[in-house]
Amino acid sequence: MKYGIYYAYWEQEWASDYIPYIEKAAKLGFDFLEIACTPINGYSDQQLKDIRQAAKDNSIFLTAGHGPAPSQNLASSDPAVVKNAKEFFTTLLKNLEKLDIHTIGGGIYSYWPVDYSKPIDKAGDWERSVKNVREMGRVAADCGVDYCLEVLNRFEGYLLNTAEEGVEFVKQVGLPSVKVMLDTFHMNIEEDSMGDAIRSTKGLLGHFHTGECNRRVPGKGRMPWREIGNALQDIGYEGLVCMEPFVRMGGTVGSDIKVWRDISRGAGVEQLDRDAAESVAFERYIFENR
Ligand SMILES: [Mn+2]
Repeated sequence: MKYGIYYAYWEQEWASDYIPYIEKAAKLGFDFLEIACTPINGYSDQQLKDIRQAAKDNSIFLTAGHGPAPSQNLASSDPAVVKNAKEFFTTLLKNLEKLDIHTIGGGIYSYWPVDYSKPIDKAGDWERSVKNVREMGRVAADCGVDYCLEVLNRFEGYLLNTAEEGVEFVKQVGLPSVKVMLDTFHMNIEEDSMGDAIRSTKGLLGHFHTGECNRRVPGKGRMPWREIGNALQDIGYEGLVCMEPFVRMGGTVGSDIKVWRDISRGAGVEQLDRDAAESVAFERYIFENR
């Protein structure tokens, strides 16, 4: 397995200068850095080249995460929204190829965070999304990208809440480039068994997010890491494990993630770095041994 971290651990907005985080992730012992897609379609070819080169120079690789805006919703009943969403993802996937990025994950079959003040049409959205994700999956395959659908808890999404739903959706799409993505934080809320949920995605799991129940770094809480690691080994998972900690308040990240207290307990950047380095060492041990 390869181990990474999402840049937003250190940041408060869904966009950043990623190059310093490429250097930091490499120094802290990670194999890859996950970046947010929000700014990517606005980059010049030179910027894309510089980021790609920075990863290469630091001997790590990049992956991409995205929470689509309402205007980028592939499940929408509004044809204009779907048209815009397809244009957005098509451009994005071509840019990911230029960045040498081969994995995108997130609620990229719907939008995020969901506005629950509006009525929800799960059946209709599911049907539209399967069809439109299939179209994007073909573009992704052409760009050499795995298009990974993140299963989210009920408070953040309504189409895919369990591994079972993720597997069913991905089977309906029916393309090797479209895969299931799980996240221990969401699973903790929705799954009866962490191990069985992971095992049910055998052969279809394309990306895996880790975090404690309150989104601290893995190893600082009560998540059953041994059970999780054993289940990943049971299905022969050799893919990506990306920790996605959120521990500080503020900005759009703090508000979208609902961080309403300082979960870091006043940690400065040096402490955050130490916690991340210790956590990735913990993950490597617990997921590679049994
Ligand atoms: Mn996640």
